[in-house]
Amino acid sequence: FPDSAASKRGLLIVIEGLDRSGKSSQCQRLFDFFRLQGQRVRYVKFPDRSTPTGKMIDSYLTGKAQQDDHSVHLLFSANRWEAISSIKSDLLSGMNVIVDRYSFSGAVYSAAKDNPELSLSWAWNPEIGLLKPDLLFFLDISSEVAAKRGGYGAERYEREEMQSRVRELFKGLFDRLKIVVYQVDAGRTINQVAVDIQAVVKGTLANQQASTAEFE
Ligand code: T5A
Ligand code: NA
Repeated sequence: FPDSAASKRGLLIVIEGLDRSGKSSQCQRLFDFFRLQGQRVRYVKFPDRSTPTGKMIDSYLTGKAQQDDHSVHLLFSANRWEAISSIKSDLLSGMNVIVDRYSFSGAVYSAAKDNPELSLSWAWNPEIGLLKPDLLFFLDISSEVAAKRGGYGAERYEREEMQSRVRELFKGLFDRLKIVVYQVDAGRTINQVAVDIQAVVKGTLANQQASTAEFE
């Protein structure tokens, strides 16, 4: 792409973290932040439970259906692959895209299961080729604080011992990928966390270094 087109490309911003770390609340705040600046922005949440793969995932997560561990893992990945071309074209049209959970959740939640066949590297494989985020935030919170927040415990993976494994696996995956990740202390108020995230986004908008790299 010519330089002028590249500089107009939107940012791909991913917010990751444990269950109840406040990802959706922060995505909403960041969405409002872009709108206030008069910038075009889209909010994407994975899993997207509205599509056919998303409906199967939802039945599994809510305990209405059983699934083979490998199979449900690939459904989560397919749920991202089916969205990626529209995300790509929005980014190229200059829209910023905020993503609530992404490939990192995909790999670590499967690898955290009591199934030795789902290693972290096996679980990462189907993510190869998906777009790499321009900015990646990890909302860090202790499982004890997360457990005190609303609605905890309703879905399949929301057990404390699973959450501590997930936390360690996230850190291991970020190290392995050598990806830049902004760790945010998510145990504070929604406002305090939002201010930290916005400061990083503002800095990036000022330099506008968006690229179109893919996961390897
Ligand atoms: N999963 C996901 C996989 O296994 N593979 C995959 O590929 C993907 C993408 C569902 C499950 O699927 C797994 C991971 C999950 O176990 P989900 O649909 O993202 O994933 O889960 P949700 O239940 O929607 O979201 P979370 O539980 O992760 O919650 P959030 O988004 O982190 O938190 P949020 O913002 O919704 O807030 C939760 C509550 O806390 C309050 C909010 O008001 C709300 O009540 N809250 C705060 N309270 C105090 N202080 C703060 N700073 C707060 N921030 C939020
Ligand atoms: Na959420």
